[in-house]
Formats: sequence, C-alpha cells, structure tokens
Amino acid sequence: MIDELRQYSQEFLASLYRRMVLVREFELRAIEERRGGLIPGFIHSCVGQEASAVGATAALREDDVITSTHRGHGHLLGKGGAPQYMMAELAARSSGYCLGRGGSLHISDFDLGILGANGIVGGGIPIAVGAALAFQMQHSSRVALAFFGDGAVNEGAFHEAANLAGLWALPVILFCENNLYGEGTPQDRQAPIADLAKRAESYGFPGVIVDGNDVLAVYATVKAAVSRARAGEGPTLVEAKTYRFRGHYEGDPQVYRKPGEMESWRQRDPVPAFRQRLLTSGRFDEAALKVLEQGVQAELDEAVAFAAAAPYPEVGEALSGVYGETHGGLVF
Ligand SMILES: Cc1ncc(C[n+]2csc(CCOP(=O)(O)OP(=O)(O)O)c2C)c(N)n1
Ligand SMILES: [Mg+2]
Repeated sequence: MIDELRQYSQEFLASLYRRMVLVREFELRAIEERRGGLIPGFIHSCVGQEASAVGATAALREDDVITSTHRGHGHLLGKGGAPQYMMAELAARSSGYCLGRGGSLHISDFDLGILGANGIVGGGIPIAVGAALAFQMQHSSRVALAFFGDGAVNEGAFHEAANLAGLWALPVILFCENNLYGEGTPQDRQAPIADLAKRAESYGFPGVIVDGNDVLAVYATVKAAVSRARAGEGPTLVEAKTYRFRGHYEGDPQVYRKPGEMESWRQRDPVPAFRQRLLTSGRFDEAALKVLEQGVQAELDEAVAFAAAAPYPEVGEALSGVYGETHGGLVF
C-alpha cells in the first residue's frame, strides 16, 4: 500500500481527496437545499461514484474537454467547475453557470473544457467524438472524454459515435460509469453481457475494466487511455464498475435494489476507502484530512450563500442566453 502511493506527490493525493470530498458534500448539500426549497426540479446525485468522476478528470489536462450526463455534478467539479456557480445554476439563479436557464442537467463552461452536461442519455458521446475529430484535424494534442452510464451503451448514439471514433482513430476516451442500473432497470435486464467494455472490440479499439470505486486505479487507467489518444493511437472504452448510493433521482423509492446489494457496496464506499488509504500510508494524519474537509464545508457554505443571494432571471430575458452563451461568455 505504501509503495503504491509513493509514486504520487503529497499535493496530488491531497487534491484528489479534497475533490472527492467536495463532490460528496456538494451532492449532500444540494439534496438538503432542495428539501429546503432553494433548489427546484430534479437532482440525480452521484453519491457513490466520486472516485470515477475525480479519477478520470484528474488524468486530463486543463485544455482537454469532457461531455457529461444527467448525473454530472462530479464530472464538472472534477474538471474544475466552481461550486458557487454550480449551486446557483441548480437554484435557477441568474448568477449560475448558464444564467439560471439550464439547471442541474445542463451545466457547461467552455473555458474549463466542459462541453455540457446532457439530459439526453448518450447525448454527450457524439459531441465528444466530434470534438476529438476537431482536435485531430487541428493536429492538436488535446483529447476529449465522454462520461456516460451503462444505460447509454444501449443507445444508438453510443454505437454510431464509437464506430467513427474507431474508424478514424480519434483522440477520445469513452468513459462508462457502470452503476448497475439505468433508472430502475438492472444492468442484467438491459444488456446480454455483464462487461460492457467488450463492446469496444467490435469498433476496433481496446475496452478496459476498472474498479470505479478506486480513485487511483481510475486515474491510472484513464491516464494510459489519454496517452494512447495523444499519441494518435485512437480511442479507449473504459468501463468503471461502480454503484450509486442514492436513488436515480431524489425521491426515487428504489424498490428495485437487490437484497444485500447496497450493504455490500457500502463496504467499498470510495470516499472513506481513500481516506483510510491515505491514513494507512502514513502520508497524512487525521488533523491534515480534517483541515481539507473543513475547507470543503466552508466553500460549500459560501456557494449556498452565493446562490441564495442572486435573483432569478428576469422574465423579459427568457429568450436571451438560451443558446450559444455560457457563463464564460463563449459563443458558438
Ligand atoms: C434518450 C433518452 N432516453 C431515455 C431517457 C430517460 N432517462 C433518463 S436517465 C435514464 C437512465 C440512464 O441510465 P444510465 O445511462 O445507466 O445512467 P445513470 O442514471 O445510471 O447514471 C433514462 C432512461 C432520457 N433522458 N434520454
Ligand atoms: Mg447506470
């Protein structure tokens, strides 16, 4: 264990852990603020999937791009999304990333390489592949990474995009978070194979499976896929096996869970597991981790206050800023 962590700097390990805590606590705070009335509409939280979101985004450069999903808060925070603009967007306020027009499912910030969360299952995959085609045509070393779920692998968008990505050896990483369910449908009732990474073979590129609850394993796997992509060797499909600890959406009665399943995955909760690894390695002590955790709480307190302080968009502005503009002011 000690040797395994030794290859990573103190700063890097701390930043991974802080980001995982930020994702977990952002989600819990958003759920609380939804109950309290600050946040309207649906929230699809990624509690349980923090290692995938943070490990994958940590392997990217700042100028690389991602596409995200309806369960995208972790992806966005991983890529550098600011909690206050995200919280304001969730609260439908004019100070949010998309000026309060998008909400939880549609956050984007082109300055950070976040090409958008997406309410359409599989919708981000062709967008990432398109971005990768642009990078290839520009002879750039940038790569694109598409996040999507196990359900999205059964969509035509996945197959069409994967085919072209393979055919043209595009610099793209297809990152599947297999959390075993698409809404309430278990994975074994939506696809005839358990290992979705196998899908890559028919499109001519590698598919790899990784423990999606192990942040360092995810990081190393995506890092290797990114190196391949930058070297012009084409795409990789990464299947991260993980589990979501909350409902498909907040309020989901979750009657579909298999007996004992939640309890067994809880034993592998990625945030306390990584915390314990850091302590066991002797590189961090309780006090140091507490400081990081308190810093996250303070940042989230500020984010909630920032969101609550801003007005809703003016009704008269309903048609402005709805297409082509983001918080960063970028226009198509
Ligand atoms: C094209 C499309 N079909 C159906 C839906 C409804 N829907 C929203 S989320 C979801 C499940 C997606 O499952 P998965 O891809 O595994 O992602 P997860 O929710 O598990 O993160 C479905 C069917 C949708 N939003 N878009
Ligand atoms: Mg799923």
